[in-house]
Amino acid sequence: MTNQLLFQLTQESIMKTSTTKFIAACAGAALATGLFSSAFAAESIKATVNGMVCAFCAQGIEKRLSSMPATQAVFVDLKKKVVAVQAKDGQTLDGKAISHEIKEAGYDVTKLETVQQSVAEIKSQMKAKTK
Ligand SMILES: [Cu+2]
Repeated sequence: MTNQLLFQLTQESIMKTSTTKFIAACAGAALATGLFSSAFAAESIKATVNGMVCAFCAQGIEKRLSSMPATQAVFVDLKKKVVAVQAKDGQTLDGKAISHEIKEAGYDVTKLETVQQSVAEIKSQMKAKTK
């Protein structure tokens, strides 16, 4: 084995070692982030939607949004024109895609916000406001 080859091999093994360490660190960080987010409140997207007039409108939107991969739960309030979508644990909702789905169904999205609440929490909060 020449010195040159030995040098190359050493360099390669150093690179491999540092890459492995880097990947391990990334995975650790991702895992920590996942644990962190699931330990806290759920994340939902709350949209204000114009044009929903009956239960069939609500049902159609609910069906579309429920079929999206990151959706955990959907809540539609016709009177308050609110559509809420809750993300599955550790997943992120695509606000643009949600708004696109609602528009595709024939309705108008006037406001879209991300809230740190579950759909159940949004639901009970809205019921409380009605009283
Ligand atoms: Cu309708």
